[in-house]
Amino acid sequence: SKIVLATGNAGKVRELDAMLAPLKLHVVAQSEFDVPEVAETGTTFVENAIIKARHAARITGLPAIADDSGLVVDALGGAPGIYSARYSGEGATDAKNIDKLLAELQDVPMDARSARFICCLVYLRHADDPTPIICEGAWEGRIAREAFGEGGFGYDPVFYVPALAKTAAELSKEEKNAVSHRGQALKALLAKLGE
Ligand code: ITT
Repeated sequence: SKIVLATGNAGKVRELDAMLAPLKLHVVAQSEFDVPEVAETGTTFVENAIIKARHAARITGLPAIADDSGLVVDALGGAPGIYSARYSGEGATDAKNIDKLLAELQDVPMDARSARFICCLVYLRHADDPTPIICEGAWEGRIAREAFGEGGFGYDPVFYVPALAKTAAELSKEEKNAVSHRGQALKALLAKLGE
């Protein structure tokens, strides 16, 4: 039976696909269907993930998995948070978002640049499922002074992971999935789906 992956973000699809591919689940990308964008009107990751999963399940008639995620920076009071994708405003790109983040943190010393990626995954059996499966992951790091690495997507080039002495963009997809917020959330979701 098919499950629709309710995201238009190619970086998310690459990472989730890599972890889902070996399984018996038949996961299809939302791009295979005509799923129009839905307004992310929630104020939390979990609300926005539910909105996106419900929308995709409604349009496709299939069970859906949605990912709402973002970067929480302590020195910025938690920003960009749920607004991570659009941090630099209209026509935001990964590069513009990173530029804005580095500018905001210009005067913040290294020991005060702590941050974490958050990922909330929601699985809905159908659009009106009253008991969604909800799993979260968090990945601790700090914001580097400049971008390093070519891998990943989004804020990965400036997300420095002290334990690995690398930015997230310097990790292979497999290395990132083994420790990332998304990898943790998906591992938890798969465990619950298996129950
Ligand atoms: P969908 O809603 O279609 O899934 P989106 O990119 O709009 O795509 P979000 O609203 O969840 O998704 O925004 C998440 C943003 O957080 C994403 O665009 C990145 O800027 C950032 N982000 C999330 N996970 C990340 C990761 O693993 N590495 C780098 N940046 C990440």
